[in-house]
Amino acid sequence: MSKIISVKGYELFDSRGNPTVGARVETDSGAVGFSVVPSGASTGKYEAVELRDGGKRLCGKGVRLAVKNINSLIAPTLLGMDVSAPQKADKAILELDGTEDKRRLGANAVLAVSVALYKAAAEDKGVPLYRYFAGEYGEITMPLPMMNILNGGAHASNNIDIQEFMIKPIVTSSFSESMEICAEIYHTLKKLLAEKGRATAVGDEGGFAPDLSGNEEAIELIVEAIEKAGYSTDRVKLCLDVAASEWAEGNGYFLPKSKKRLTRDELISYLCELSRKYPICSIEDGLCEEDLEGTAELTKRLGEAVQIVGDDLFVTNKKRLQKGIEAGAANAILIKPNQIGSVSETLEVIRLAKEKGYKTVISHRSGDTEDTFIADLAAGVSAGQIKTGAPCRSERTAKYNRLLFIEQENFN
Ligand code: 2PG
Ligand code: MG
Repeated sequence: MSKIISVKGYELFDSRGNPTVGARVETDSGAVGFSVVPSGASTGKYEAVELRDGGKRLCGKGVRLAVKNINSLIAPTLLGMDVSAPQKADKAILELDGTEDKRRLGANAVLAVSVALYKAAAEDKGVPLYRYFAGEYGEITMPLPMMNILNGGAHASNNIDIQEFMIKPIVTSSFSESMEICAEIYHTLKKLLAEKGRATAVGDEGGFAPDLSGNEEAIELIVEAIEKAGYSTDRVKLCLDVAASEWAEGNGYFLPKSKKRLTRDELISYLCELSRKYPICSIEDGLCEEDLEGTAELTKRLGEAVQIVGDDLFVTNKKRLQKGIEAGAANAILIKPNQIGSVSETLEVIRLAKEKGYKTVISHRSGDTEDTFIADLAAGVSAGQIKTGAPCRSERTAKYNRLLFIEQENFN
């Protein structure tokens, strides 16, 4: 047994220049785990609550309170506990918090410690983190990237309403080949945009963020880039994150950039029409977070051919996923550890999803950090898919590079 001898919190910064929480856990065996948690922009209403200081300092976004909670409340609870059972340490933190959504200690404080705990546990055991997640004899699997190459919605200040336009190579022999394909398409898209006189500056997740005539032009440009890069749309498909919770207004939807109003039925028909016209293989949050019924309808209409992903809809929460399963809503879940706020609960949701035949996509946040935890998680639990932005901006490439390393270590 190795005992936890130190737990410390830090106020650090994320890729958007906002403060975020870091944590360091150390054991008497010398194992150390360090984490820096991410933060979303299009956050779901039912996510665990990030604790922010408010007031003037750092535009109210400081996290000194969360850090204080780590140092003065979480640390004393964990000191002396066995690091080889991080789920027990997690449980002790959840009990200390005592709320459904971690608003007392702050989900940013809780997750930072939880991630650091799992990293320290892996190091204490003498195995890489991905291997720790896979279990002693479990297999690891390299995920397929869903790479966001064009940004809109809340992630960019352009005029495009859909938040994320991603590419996913569905025929590929390795993770490194998937990366090659995606990077080539990314650069081809950049050239294409420049030739058409469009902006090539990037949004929060590293995808380009030009003003265009609308969602369709974005899709058509990506299809052109796929083909110009020498691939076919049988091999590389498109994935959308509609992030429709951002559009919800009354009983319907208002697309803030194009200023269009749609009823729920019109939005469903629009998504079906896009999927019929274009090589789209995955749609995330096609309807808003409240609309289980609408998502069930979309799943009924498209689910055979298209992956329907719940992000804000499920918020990596077991209870919400359970409800979705009962309603037949979606056939895949986006997994963001900071939506639920602890690693052990994240692992439980992944287990439930797999048991019920839902696909899993491990995901970054739009405000992310150099922490590569989700790369190890994706490979270690054999999630199948990861979305962590464009092959651009170091907080995104850190995850891809970690996966390239994992692949080389294990499969070459
Ligand atoms: C999403 C995410 C990540 P955010 O909606 O899927 O791409 O965005 O972190 O802003 O919620
Ligand atoms: Mg999303």
